[in-house]
Amino acid sequence: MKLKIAIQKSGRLYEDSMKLLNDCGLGIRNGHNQLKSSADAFPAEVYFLRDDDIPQYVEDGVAHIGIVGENVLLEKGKEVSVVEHLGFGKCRLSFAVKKGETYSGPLYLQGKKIATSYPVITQNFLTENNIQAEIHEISGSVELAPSIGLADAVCDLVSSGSTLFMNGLEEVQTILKSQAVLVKYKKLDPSLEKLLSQLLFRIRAVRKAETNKYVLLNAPNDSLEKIIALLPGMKSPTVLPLAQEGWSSVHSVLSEHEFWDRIELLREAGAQGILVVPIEKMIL
Ligand code: PRT
Ligand code: ZN
Repeated sequence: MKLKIAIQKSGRLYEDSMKLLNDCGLGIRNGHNQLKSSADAFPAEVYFLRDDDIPQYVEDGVAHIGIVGENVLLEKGKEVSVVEHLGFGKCRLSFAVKKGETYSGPLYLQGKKIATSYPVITQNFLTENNIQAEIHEISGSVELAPSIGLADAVCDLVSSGSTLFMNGLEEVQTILKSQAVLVKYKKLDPSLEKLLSQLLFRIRAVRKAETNKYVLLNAPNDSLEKIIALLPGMKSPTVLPLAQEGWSSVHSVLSEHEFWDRIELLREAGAQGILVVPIEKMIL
């Protein structure tokens, strides 16, 4: 029995999806120009597909699980379960209008022509806001539509915003925030569920490790109390005596988002020789 995993064949989600699965120890060899590949170190098989096709494959159970953007998932409206948010492929689906236009709210869109590759999500937003507008579905280069007179506004994916900027457009309203998610077939049988939970355990350990750092520092014993209070650690920090009398080495784990603030406070509290080391896996 193998867990069949669908990921994007090439594109913005490919690298991160492969990295995640391989950081989980699956041992998948490069899939470029291949439709599928077996994992060397886990009972799994990977299918390389266009992202648009992934929800359908998973709905049908042809793939047991898949990695796909929430934007594609919502647009396709397929019956699959979201198992985990994966933290990469982050973007937003937003309306943009020509620079200089005054956008006062959704009412601006009344009677306008809107170009998008996401007609379903766009229409849902318009319906919720009681707006009648004309949607033009375009599969690529949506941002060109206003300059060639095809549309008054676009509803497109944005990450840095530079594509909109370069096309003289201004982002005015976000209607969806998206990231890559792990989805599963709704009727997985128990042996596959078991494989999935093993994989999920590894995914969580990998992701936890990515957002945490191992910190080692030296502290004079009389500041230890203050320093320990600044370091949560997994249970509590490890404290070991240094060869030099009156000093200790303190080891702990810090999450990335609080990292720089804490390091400053630790230095103020007397910490020296601070080392920060990446964590490969973190199992709580
Ligand atoms: O061939 P296939 O159908 O598999 O790929 P695709 O061309 O449909 O998708 P791809 O590889 O472009 O994107 C895959 C997924 O990545 C999307 O469905 C999103 O979930 C996610 N993602 C994250 C993005 C972006 N960021 C993104 N910036 N997808 C597209 N873009 C495009 C956007 O459409 C616009 O053209 O990038 C441009 C804007 O980028 P900025 O940085 O200039 O704002
Ligand atoms: Zn696509």
